Amino acid sequence: MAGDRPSPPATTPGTPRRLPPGQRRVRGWPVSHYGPVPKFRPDRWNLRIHGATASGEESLWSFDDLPDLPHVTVVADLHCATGITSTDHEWFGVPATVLLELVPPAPEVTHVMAWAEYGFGANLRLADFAAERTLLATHHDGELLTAEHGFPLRLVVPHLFGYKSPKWLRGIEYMTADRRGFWEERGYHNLADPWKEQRYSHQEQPGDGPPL
Ligand SMILES: Nc1nc2c(c(=O)[nH]1)N[C@H]1C(S)=C(S)[C@@H](COP(=O)(O)O)O[C@H]1N2
Ligand SMILES: [Mo]
Repeated sequence: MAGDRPSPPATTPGTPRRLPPGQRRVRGWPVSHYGPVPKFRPDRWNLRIHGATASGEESLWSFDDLPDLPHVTVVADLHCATGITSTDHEWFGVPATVLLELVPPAPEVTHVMAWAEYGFGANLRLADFAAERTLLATHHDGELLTAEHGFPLRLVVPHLFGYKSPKWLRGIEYMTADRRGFWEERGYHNLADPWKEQRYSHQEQPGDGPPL
């Protein structure tokens, strides 16, 4: 599956970085999302892992559960499908593979929906969610995420366009069939591989996604 292929290294010391085709590099770190920045209320916040779990039960994680889990650091560029790439993000958080081990999906699960505040969702193939570098990030460049970049938790799927990396993550839903997320219903490519320039839904090939 495409999602399993390692993407080219984010940084190769001493050589100019290769960007995906059609992307240009921006300085700094622009903020981009639809809608308002949600307010974090620790007492009400949880991460809900639900849908087709192996046990049939859902799991609720609180913010305080996260520090006890294994963590990783992942350095990656962030490619927005509008054509800009911000580079060298150092993410720190819990690998998605840890979540999959702790709350195993049922064998028939093929996709996940990553849910954020306000009903925003991004659909992912299970292989993309389970990729080695996919993580649930709490920190960026050694600091807690800022509100506008997704505090307290954001999913980061470094090998796909940014719209597959929801800020203000609130849930992972295990699905037994594909279903389009927020941007995927609004003209963006269901698969979102920047190296294949999968930007818009009109570029989708048969089998790339559910009918629009
Ligand atoms: N909840 C939520 N997350 C989101 C979005 C959004 O609209 N809502 N937009 C995505 C898009 S299109 C991009 S490019 C990245 C941008 O992340 P940044 O603002 O941290 O640069 O966030 C993604 N995560
Ligand atoms: Mo984006």
